[in-house]
Amino acid sequence: MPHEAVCEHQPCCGSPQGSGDVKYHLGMYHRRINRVTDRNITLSLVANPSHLEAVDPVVMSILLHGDAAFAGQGIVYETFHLSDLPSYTTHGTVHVVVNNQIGFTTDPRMARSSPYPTDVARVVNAPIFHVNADDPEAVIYVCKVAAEWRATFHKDVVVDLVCYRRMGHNEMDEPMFTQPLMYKQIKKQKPVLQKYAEKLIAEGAVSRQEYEEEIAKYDKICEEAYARSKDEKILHIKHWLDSPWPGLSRILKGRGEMVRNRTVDWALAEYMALGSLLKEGIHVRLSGQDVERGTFSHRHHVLHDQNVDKRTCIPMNHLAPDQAPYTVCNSSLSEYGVLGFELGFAMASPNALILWEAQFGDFHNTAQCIIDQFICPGQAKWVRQNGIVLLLPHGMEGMVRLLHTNTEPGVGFRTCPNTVYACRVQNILRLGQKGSSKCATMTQMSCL
Ligand SMILES: Cc1ncc(C[n+]2csc(CCOP(=O)(O)OP(=O)(O)O)c2C)c(N)n1
Ligand SMILES: [Mg+2]
Repeated sequence: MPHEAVCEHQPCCGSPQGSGDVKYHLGMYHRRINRVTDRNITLSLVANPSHLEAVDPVVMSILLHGDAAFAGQGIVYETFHLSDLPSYTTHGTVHVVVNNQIGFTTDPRMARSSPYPTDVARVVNAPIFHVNADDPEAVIYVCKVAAEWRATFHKDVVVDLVCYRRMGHNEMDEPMFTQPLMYKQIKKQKPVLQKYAEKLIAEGAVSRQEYEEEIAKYDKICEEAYARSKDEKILHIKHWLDSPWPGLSRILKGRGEMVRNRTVDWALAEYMALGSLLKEGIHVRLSGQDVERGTFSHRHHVLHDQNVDKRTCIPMNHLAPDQAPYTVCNSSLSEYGVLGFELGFAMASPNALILWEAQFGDFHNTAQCIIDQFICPGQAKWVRQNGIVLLLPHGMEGMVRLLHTNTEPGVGFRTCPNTVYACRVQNILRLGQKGSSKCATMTQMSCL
């Protein structure tokens, strides 16, 4: 029922069971009549964790993917290789990739090395249909072809919905910070519903009145569902970020203010810690998903020109003439591969500070093999120390009940040798006054 769906999002309506994860991760099923066969079908949506693509081998009939996750997570490739094995086949999976050409704040050119996010499907020679998602009839057409392919050949098929994301990744995200030109273009695009409605009306397929009635009918369903989902305890995130520059200059001004008042928050402490290392000639490299802006929009180590594509400024590279370089780079949407790479980097550059940040602390567990096999036992196994530092934000705070709370990285891990960055951040935070401890708990690191 629609009102139950809305209710799931009301903070007041916690269900007694299965409340350990965010509501939109819950599964559901729905029965409806198939108008072609006149038979009842049951559609099931499988509950799935935040860990992108982890659910792929669990489901395997129709899979919905994001473009960055499809290219970045190794499990996608593993799942494709199950597709034709006699005891593991589903006799064909339809993969639908919502290719909005962005992964949170990360551009495709930073997210993969292949031309298309769907190229991973080429390992099993699956047909791949790239379709303009602004053309609903073309989308329906390729979906029908994909369904027919699966029904006829019992093999995997991929639909690449080439589209765009109108808003930010979530309520707190302002895409103009990081993709200003793309989002200026997107603002100018008519929404697909409007575009298609205008086309149908111009063709005389529907009248404007019919269209408006249909919209009103749907709005009514949503409004009634909302009313029935009772009280208004829903959290409204403030829309103070309508335009990015006031937002960003507020952040930068706020930092100046903190310096004058001798207070620091987490982001400023991190800035100072890294900046002081750079001035001492220590190369710092910070890698991970969306680290340039920072997952929580708190870091802003790369500033983007709002009018010129790819023109950016990294203020931390303009501290002093004899400073060491600062590298800050958004990684592909992989933990296993990227942490492995950073470990190798740290191995080859023992005098540099190499930081890898998981987007949320618990995502480190998809790189568990690197941690368990290299980082923790490296000293005991091969007499090799490694200075890599893992940043695991929001990993143990129970932010969303059971979601993201299982960061506990194991005993050996806490003995990781490089504490210079961690100590510096901690000391700077201690130097600061009010408000600093609150910010300190915002990001926890294995070394602290
Ligand atoms: C294994 C894992 N690593 C990191 C994340 C954090 N994360 C959440 S959404 C996201 C970007 C997803 O981009 P994409 O796959 O293109 O999907 P979109 O949000 O654009 O639909 C990231 C990195 C995650 N959820 N799971
Ligand atoms: Mg995407």
